[in-house]
Amino acid sequence: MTTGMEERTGYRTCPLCEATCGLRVTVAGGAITAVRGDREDVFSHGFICPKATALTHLDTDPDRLRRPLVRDGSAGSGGWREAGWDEAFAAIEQGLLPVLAEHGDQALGFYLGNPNVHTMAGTLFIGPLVKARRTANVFSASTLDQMPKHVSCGFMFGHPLTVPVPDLDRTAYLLMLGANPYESNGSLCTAPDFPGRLKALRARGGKLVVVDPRRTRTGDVADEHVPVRPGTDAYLLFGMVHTLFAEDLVRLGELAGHVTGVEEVRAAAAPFAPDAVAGVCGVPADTIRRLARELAAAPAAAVYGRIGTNTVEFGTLTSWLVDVLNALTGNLDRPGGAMFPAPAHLPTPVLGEPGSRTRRGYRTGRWHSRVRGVPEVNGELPTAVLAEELATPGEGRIRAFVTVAGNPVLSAPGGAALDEALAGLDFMVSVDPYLNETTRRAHVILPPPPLVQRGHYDFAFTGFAVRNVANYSPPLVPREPGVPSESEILLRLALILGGQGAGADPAALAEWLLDTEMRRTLPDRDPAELRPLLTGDTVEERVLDFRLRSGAYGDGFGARPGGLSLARLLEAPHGVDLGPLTPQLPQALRTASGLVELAPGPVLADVGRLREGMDRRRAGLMLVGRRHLRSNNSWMHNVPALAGGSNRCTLQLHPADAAERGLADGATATVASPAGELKVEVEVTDRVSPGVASLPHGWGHDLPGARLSVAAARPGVNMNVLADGAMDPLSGNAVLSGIPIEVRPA
Ligand SMILES: Nc1nc2c(c(=O)[nH]1)N[C@H]1C(S)=C(S)[C@@H](COP(=O)(O)OP(=O)(O)OC[C@H]3O[C@@H](n4cnc5c(=O)[nH]c(N)nc54)[C@H](O)[C@@H]3O)O[C@H]1N2
Ligand SMILES: Nc1nc2c(c(=O)[nH]1)N[C@H]1C(S)=C(S)[C@@H](COP(=O)(O)OP(=O)(O)OC[C@H]3O[C@@H](n4cnc5c(=O)[nH]c(N)nc54)[C@H](O)[C@@H]3O)O[C@H]1N2
Ligand code: SF4
Ligand SMILES: [Mo]
Repeated sequence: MTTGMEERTGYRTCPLCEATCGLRVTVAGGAITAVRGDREDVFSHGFICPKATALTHLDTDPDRLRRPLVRDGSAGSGGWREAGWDEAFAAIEQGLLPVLAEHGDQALGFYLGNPNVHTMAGTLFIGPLVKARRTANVFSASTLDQMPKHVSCGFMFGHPLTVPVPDLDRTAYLLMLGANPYESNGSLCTAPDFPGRLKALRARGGKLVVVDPRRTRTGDVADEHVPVRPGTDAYLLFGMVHTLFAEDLVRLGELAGHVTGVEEVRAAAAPFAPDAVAGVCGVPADTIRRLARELAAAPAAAVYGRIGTNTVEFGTLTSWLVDVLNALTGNLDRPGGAMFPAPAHLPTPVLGEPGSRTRRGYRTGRWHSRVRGVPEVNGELPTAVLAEELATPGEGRIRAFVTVAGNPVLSAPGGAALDEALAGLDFMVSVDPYLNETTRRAHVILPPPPLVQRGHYDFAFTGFAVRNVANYSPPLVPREPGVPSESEILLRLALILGGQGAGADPAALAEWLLDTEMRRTLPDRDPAELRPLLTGDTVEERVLDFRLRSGAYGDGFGARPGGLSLARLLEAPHGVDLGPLTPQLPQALRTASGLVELAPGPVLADVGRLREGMDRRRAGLMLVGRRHLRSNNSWMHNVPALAGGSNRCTLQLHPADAAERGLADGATATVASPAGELKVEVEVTDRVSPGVASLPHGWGHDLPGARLSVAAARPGVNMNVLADGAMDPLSGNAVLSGIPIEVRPA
């Protein structure tokens, strides 16, 4: 590494979304000045999207925080004062510890936002941070997003991260529900140039079917777009499962000996014949039967459901049915079907002995939320109950709060109530580069260093990738002396919470954590003997080196010469291709039975609720979300180059629904739900189905006290004021799609 001031070129994996594109960046004056796709990247082959070019702005944004902010009540301060790092950590120690001393560990709460899974710091050190005290009050964006998938996979395969992804490059038939990769670039399916891969699927004679209440850009390129009534995909999928049994199309294939529960699924599907569900989901019975037959007949097929199948009232059931269909058609774990990635940083899976630690299966509900009594899932409580947990007086109420990389005031249901509740906290710390709608409630804000100064290996999304690849991007510019990395920030917070003090050494904690991990992963080796073998300039790099070398493709510390290590990845700036996905079952299973559990008890127990939902009258307008290519949840509206164009916060209404309400294109409408109300510009378009309205999330940048000058000029509205804290009961995932609304001229 050099001083970073001269112009030069470097390569990095883009951390902005799940696609992990390889970037070729020009760096000058310590900042990124130009971004292009890396044509030699082994996975993305040069593809990028417009967001990547925003990297030139994100690091140099004048609104971006470079030093900690500490709340300051003195006149003329604007409420904040910049502080040195040691001073900021000391202020946190002085602010947090007395609150916890008085009210106990339960008074501590965390909210962890989406970018935590896009940084090495978040993926490595959030765990130790939230475990520094014994608190049940951990919340994250996962319960606004994909928790149903973790829960259904946890029950079916034994581990919540054992999630199959469509084998995009080899499939002959893709049934996609509630996903729009032409805008999102893919999710729980890491596939740089997702659009190109869909085109290739069609070019090789394959078929793409998109199920969505809106006709999206992905739907435009599909062979078939199937409009569905919001929130009702479980009925459609159960109708397909019913058809497979009724027409004797069930074929487990290679998996036959490794699956249990087929007969229970047959029985559970009985009430959901296509003719019975068609009226509920709005898809004709003949279409449901045909889709089931096509899926069964395809030489290799995958069913893939994303956020539109998760942020709904039957989220876990829907996510489960996706993989039930994959299994029943013989497509689970076979090339071209739905397969399990095997990332480089994890060891080769081994099916545990009965009763062993890795054969205990999956469970939820180890504790419950204080106010509504909803179950814990994956060590978290649902973000849908965060506002009530903060606001309701009583024993165990959260008094001190830490947010890392999150903006729940805009991204979580009931944002206004949450905002007010945050204002009432005794102490709040935020780790975030912006003073935004959420962090303005903090007492101390700790900004992570800019992207160009960090390394990146994608611990999260290589686990959901359609090809096994490994890529490490070292920092391109050195950090200023005395400025902590985000890992050091998180470790120092953990040390403060653990009582070691604001001055304790984060490197010592990191090494201790690494020792613990080495003992767990390689119980036969002595950490003291391995430690000197590890390379790396930072704690992240040392952990990465250990994981790569002990991983499925690793050099095994000499046992497999030529295997992966940090050094190998540093020699390969365009990444290392580890090949297409390979069958992983039964080794990867972690269920108590050692089998794929097709009919897990807790999931089957929820089918009655789906059955009852059939009789519900479904009329009126239902609100769904949408994503825009040049936006990213709530936090990239401050990038001038991405503002405007199609990236607008409008209420999309079908022409018939607009006319019925006397609303013309461009008019202002009042949108009301049982939870709240807002006023927004109407966009009349037949791309939404009749009875469906759509608003993007992550807008509403008009709250006082935030420092987002570009975003504030076009604030948009916060659609989550219309969400009321309803959730999918098995996963605790918020219902953000399929919200009943009324719309009238403002
Ligand atoms: N109605 C509706 N609501 C939704 C959704 C929807 O589809 N509809 N989608 C949901 C989904 S899928 C998600 S993931 C959530 C997202 O919910 P959140 O994660 O709460 O929100 P983001 O907008 O992603 O906010 C990210 C925050 O991280 C900060 N940040 C960016 N980079 C870094 C970094 O490197 N380090 C740190 N420490 N901070 C950083 C940003 O400044 C911002 O404050 O929103 C959810 N909300
Ligand atoms: N440009 C951009 N990219 C992003 C993000 C972003 O904000 N902007 N966010 C990132 C994040 S955090 C995530 S989680 C991913 C999400 O990635 P995707 O899941 O691909 O997200 P969306 O583009 O919102 O697509 C969801 C689709 O579901 C549809 N839908 C809504 N309700 C239903 C329903 O009941 N049934 C069905 N079948 N469909 C429904 C919506 O109309 C929408 O087209 O995107 C990531 N990538
Ligand atoms: S698609 Fe995602 S990973 Fe690729 S350049 Fe765009 S934001 Fe970055
Ligand atoms: Mo997300």
